[in-house]
Amino acid sequence: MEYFKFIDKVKYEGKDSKNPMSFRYYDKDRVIMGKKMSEHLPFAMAWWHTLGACGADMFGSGTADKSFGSEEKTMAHARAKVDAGFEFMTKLGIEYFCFHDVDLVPESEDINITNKRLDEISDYILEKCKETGIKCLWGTANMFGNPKFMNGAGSTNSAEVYCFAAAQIKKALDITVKLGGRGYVFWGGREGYETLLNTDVKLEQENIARLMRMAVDYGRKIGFKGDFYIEPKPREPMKHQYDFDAATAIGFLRRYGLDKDFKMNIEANHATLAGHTFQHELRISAVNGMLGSIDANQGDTLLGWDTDEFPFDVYEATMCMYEVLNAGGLTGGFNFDAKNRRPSNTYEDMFYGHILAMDTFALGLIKAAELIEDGRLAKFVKEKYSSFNEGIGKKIVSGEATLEELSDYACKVGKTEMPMSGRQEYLETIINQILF
Ligand code: XUL
Ligand code: CO
Repeated sequence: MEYFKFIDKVKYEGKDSKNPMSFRYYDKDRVIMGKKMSEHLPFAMAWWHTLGACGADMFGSGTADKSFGSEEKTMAHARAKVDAGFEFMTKLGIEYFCFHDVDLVPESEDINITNKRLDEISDYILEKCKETGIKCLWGTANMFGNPKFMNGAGSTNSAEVYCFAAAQIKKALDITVKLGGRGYVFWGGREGYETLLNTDVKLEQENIARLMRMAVDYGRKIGFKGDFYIEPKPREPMKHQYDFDAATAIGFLRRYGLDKDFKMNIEANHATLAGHTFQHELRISAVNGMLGSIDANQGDTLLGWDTDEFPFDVYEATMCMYEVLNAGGLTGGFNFDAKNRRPSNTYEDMFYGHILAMDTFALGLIKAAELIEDGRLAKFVKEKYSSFNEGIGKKIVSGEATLEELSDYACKVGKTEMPMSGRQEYLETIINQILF
C-alpha cells in the first residue's frame, strides 16, 4: 500500500524553487570539502515522532492520524508503520532511522511476548533495509514510559525493575546489532530525582554505571562495534537529571571507566534547556573526543521545555556544522528528534518538517564550509592565543613551568599590558557576511 501518494520523490530543485515538495539546498551528491553532502549529513528519521506521535499534549488528544490504515496497538499496525516509514524515508532520501524498542511494537505486560513481537518486526524491518539500503543509525530502550520505571531504570529503588531495564537493553541491543546500527543510545529518561529527601544519589549513580557497563560487555560480546552514546538533558521528566549536560556526562563516564566505549549524542533542544548553546555542547564533546551523534531539532526561547521542533534556524545549524566539520565529522548522524506542531496534522506536514530540517542543515553545511574556507575565524583564534607559542607561554603549555617561575616572571615584568581584544562584534560581522 502506498501511503504518501501525493509525492513520488522529493528532489533537489535549487534555491529559487517554489515547489514545497523539493529541496532548495540539500543536493545529496554535491561535494563540499571533499565529501558528498549525504556523507556529511547522515540524516535519520525518528520512529517515535514520525510514525508514532499524533500531537497529543497535556490539554488534548492527538490531531494527526498515524493509524496508517490499521488498528492501533496491533502487530498489523506495527507492520503498517514499517511500510509507511520506509516509503517516507525512501521518498525523502533519508538513509537512516532511530528507534526505541516500544516504538516498534505494542508493549505487552509480559516481556516475553514483547520480545517475540520485537523479533518478528525486526525480521520485517531487516527485509526492508535490504530492499532499500536504508540503515539503522541507533537504537535505544524506552525505560521511562512504563509506570514501573517511575523511580527510574538504572536509578530505580527496585532490584526487580532494574532487571527489567536490563532485559529491555539486552533486547534493544540485539535488534540494533541485527539491523546494523551505528550506535546505541542511553537517554536518561527518569534517571534523576524529584527530591533528595528520598534519594540515595551515590547508589543510583553507581547502579546506572553498572547497567551501562553490563550493556557494553554484552554489546561487545554479540559483535556490536559501534559507539554507545549518552544523550544529556538537564530536566524533564525528572526535576534533576543526572546527565545534565555534556560536561557532566563526560565526567560521569570517566569516573566509571566508560569513556572508551561512550560518546555524546547532543540534542539541540536539550542543550538550550541546560542553559547552554547547541554549539557549546558540541564543542565540549568535541574537545573531549566524544562528539558522536546529534539529535537535530530546535527549542523555543519563549518555552522552557523540550518542544522538539524541526530546525529552521540557519545560524544555529551553521555553527553546529562548523563544529562538526572542525571535529572531522560524526561517527553517528543527524537524527530528527522533532515533531510537527500540533496543528500541522497531515502527512504533507511530515514531509514539510523533514524538508525544512534537511535544507536547514544542508545550508548550514554550505555556510560552515564557507566559514572554514574563508579562514578568518580560525586565524583570529590562533592569533588570540599566540602568546602561548613562544617564550614563557610556550613553557606553560609544554607543562614545564612552575608556579614560582611564573611568579618570578610576573614580578620581573612588574606591570602587564591588557590582553588582545576579543573582537566579538568583528567576528559576528564575518558570520553575517558569509550567511547573507
Ligand atoms: C527525549 C529524547 C529522546 C531520546 C531517545 O527528550 O530526546 O527521544 O532522543 O530516548
Ligand atoms: Co533526543
